[in-house]
Amino acid sequence: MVAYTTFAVAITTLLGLSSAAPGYVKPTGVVKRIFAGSTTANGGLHFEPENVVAEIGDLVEFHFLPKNHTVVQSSFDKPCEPLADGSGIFSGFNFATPSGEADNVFTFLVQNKEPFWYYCSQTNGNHCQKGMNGVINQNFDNGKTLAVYKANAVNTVTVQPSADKLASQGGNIVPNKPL
Ligand SMILES: [Cu+2]
Repeated sequence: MVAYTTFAVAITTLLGLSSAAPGYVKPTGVVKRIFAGSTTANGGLHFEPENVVAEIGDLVEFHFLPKNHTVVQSSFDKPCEPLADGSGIFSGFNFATPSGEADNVFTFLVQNKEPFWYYCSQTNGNHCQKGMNGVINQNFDNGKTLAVYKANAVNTVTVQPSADKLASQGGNIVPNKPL
């Protein structure tokens, strides 16, 4: 019994140290692919699927279809604006493609189970206002739904996360490997 208790404490300490390391989550090996753009839905101004459930450590992989889309993290309360504290994820305008999928994808590991709201910051055609936005791990109990986000987005003005249109943050730009 004494030995077991000591072992349990040691394990707890180890877990505590691991979770304290900033930005570290253990990859699950699961990949959640989301397409920025669509060949069918909403005139192409669409993330597909736009409402995703993911576990901590899942890899989110954005594939970009025509024409020139981005992914920018926002809050629920301020659609089409980056997180006010500057900590949000964004892809930059690095994935323009005239047809098919862009050569690169944008990836990041899911860090927690909090809702992750995001939008496309392309202002040529007002993508966010027209419904090009989405959520990972929506909380289905609190009324903060993607439908409400979309309704609130209609009358906003899109804000870019950086003056540098190519700047990205919080993820990786890697080659788009065929399945
Ligand atoms: Cu877009």
